[in-house]
Amino acid sequence: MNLEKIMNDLEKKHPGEVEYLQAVREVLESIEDVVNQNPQIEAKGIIDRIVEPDRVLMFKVPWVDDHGKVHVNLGYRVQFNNAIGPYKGGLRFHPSVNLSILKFLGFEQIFKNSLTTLPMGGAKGGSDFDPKGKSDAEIMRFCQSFMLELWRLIGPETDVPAGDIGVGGKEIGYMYGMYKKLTMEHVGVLTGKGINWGGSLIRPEATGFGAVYFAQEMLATRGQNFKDKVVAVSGFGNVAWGAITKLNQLGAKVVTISGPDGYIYDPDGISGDKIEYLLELRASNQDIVKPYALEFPGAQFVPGKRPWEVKVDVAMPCATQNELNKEDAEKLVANGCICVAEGANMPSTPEAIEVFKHAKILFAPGKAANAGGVATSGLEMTQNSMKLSWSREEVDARLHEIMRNIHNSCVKYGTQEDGYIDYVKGANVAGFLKVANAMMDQGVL
Ligand code: NDP
Ligand code: 2IT
Repeated sequence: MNLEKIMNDLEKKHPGEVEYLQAVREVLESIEDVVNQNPQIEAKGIIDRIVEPDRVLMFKVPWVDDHGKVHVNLGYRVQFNNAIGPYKGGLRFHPSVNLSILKFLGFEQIFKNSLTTLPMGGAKGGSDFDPKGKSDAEIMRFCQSFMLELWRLIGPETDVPAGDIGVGGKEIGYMYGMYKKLTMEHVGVLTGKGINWGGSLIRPEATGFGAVYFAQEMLATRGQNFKDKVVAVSGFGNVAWGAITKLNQLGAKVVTISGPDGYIYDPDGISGDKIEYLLELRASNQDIVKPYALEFPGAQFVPGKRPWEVKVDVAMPCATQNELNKEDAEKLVANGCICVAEGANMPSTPEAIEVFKHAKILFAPGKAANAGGVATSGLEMTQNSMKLSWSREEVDARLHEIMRNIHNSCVKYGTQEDGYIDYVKGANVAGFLKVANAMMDQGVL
């Protein structure tokens, strides 16, 4: 496989799609040896086929604000690969959304979903709509307008979207309502649904819980656990909340959260009432980080910075892509951090990952560590198909088991000669092989 040629051709075809090209390069670098050892992969054109989405759908989303003004946003669905199951992946509503970001997320989703062991293909979608500061009625109208286009492209056996940044239970509810109205069908076409109308227990917590379960497995490879570990978390959204909740249960102390304008350092630990307070702020669409420092005087707001300068044992980036760069990684390593588990998708830059690998600290990429979210979406789909609901304990036990299996796959494919586990390689190779084999079985499509 000629990696540089493939990347050069892709750069020419998709100029400026920085995040997408970054994600593709990372995967191709990891699987190069496996591809070279298996000539069938090249003969069947698997690499050329897997790096391009099956289709990209783009549409306008007009909506009317509370003052009667008309707005037009862009909507997208990138259906990347359905070799092992229906397209599956979240919807992101954030002003930064563009095709490159959704293609990177859709591409990553192929391998993540493959790792879960469940039958799900890869997709992603969303809009450049900014939910911040919008009223409930505005969000509802936007979601309804978005679904007026999206419903044609999705279905419970075709493509099953879910949440991501800016899309939580509320947005899923409004979109589901419109889908149901248009099709007259009450089916499992979205995951992350409300618990009374087809949702799964544990789905809201699943990504964060899963990331902590994964990190527990990583720590165990070095005879360690979370008891009394000091942890830096970034963001305070769905994933960060789940991770912090589980970290507290396991006896760790979480000392940071962050937003786009800076981070909070709370040396006493972020737990209990403090989390309740944060959730209230979040539910009312308010800024989180600054008010926290005013409410809890032991805490400090550090404007314009990211939490990676704090001395911690474990770091869990849970906000967004490329939020942890080389300098951040060097600070973490210098401060004695032993483990980085990505709750977000691609939060560490390639240069940061190099620093972690060079220092031989434990590092898990998002497609392994945050796969518990989509895995539990898969469990929601299973429950919908059976028209049954599992208990919290049952879903949590299955999630835990899936995270252990993903860890085992990473160990199997990522263990180096000196015993160091390259989780990036392990996750990419394990995720890729299953999809590549399915594509080879199914012919050139
Ligand atoms: P939320 O919208 O619930 O939370 C996002 C958090 O990240 C917020 O704290 C937000 O701050 C912060 N954030 C978002 N964009 C930026 C930015 N450009 N710069 C700095 N901070 C930012 O999203 P999720 O928790 O669902 O998603 C977080 C990450 O986890 C994403 O990478 C997502 O792709 C990934 N993920 C999510 C899964 C899920 O099930 N939800 C599953 C697997 C991965 P603020 O609100 O103040 O803007
Ligand atoms: O990035 C992700 O895995 C998600 N946003 C969750 C996708 C899903 O379909 O549950």
